[in-house]
Amino acid sequence: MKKLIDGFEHIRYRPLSFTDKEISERAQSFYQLLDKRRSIRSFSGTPVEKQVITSIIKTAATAPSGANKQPWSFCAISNPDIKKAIRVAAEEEEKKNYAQRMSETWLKDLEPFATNWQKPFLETAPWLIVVFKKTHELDDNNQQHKNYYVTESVGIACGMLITAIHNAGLVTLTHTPSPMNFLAKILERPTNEKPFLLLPVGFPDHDTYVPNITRKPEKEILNYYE
Ligand code: IYR
Repeated sequence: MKKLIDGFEHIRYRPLSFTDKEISERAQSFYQLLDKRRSIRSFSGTPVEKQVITSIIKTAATAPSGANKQPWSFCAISNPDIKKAIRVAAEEEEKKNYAQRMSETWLKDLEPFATNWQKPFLETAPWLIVVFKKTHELDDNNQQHKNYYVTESVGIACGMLITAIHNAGLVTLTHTPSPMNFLAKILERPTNEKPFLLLPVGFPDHDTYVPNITRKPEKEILNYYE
């Protein structure tokens, strides 16, 4: 079923259709599934099929975006030489971050997470996904066309990417080596693409431990106005 609205073709939206009971159960069980997600910093070398990576990236790319400009691109890297180059460049920046650029307070806040400048997971994880944001599009004549709400759009896509990774039974880390323009350089991206997030994807190393953190209670984060 199609019709024109303001001269533009629209198609009928076919909503998912569940009973109230199903809605309640699905909401609860999806929460329980996502509540199991944790950021993982040590990966096993166990491979992940390329098709799985394709599916999770296509999931991320279903995200809403300003004027549907879809202002993102994704690089999925399994090539060991490129992973190594990314690790070396990331560690170079992180070394400076931990030694000079990060404040005392910041370093103190990070203590429970046992992080440091070393990023071996950038080589051990079978895949690295680099998400790029496109501030504008470049047409065939090299003309710039502005995108809208780029950070919001790409942020939402990243949330959906992380959700898809977890749903597949894989783990990841939202890694933001800073500054991270080395990623655009190594991956030879066009000038309109800026690195947004770097996610190692794979399986956790055997016997992985994570910080014993808690989520804020409902009453601190949720305000109803009924
Ligand atoms: N980018 C650094 C530091 C870091 C910062 C924050 I905020 C974290 O939540 C975790 C780490 C690193 O990756 O080690």
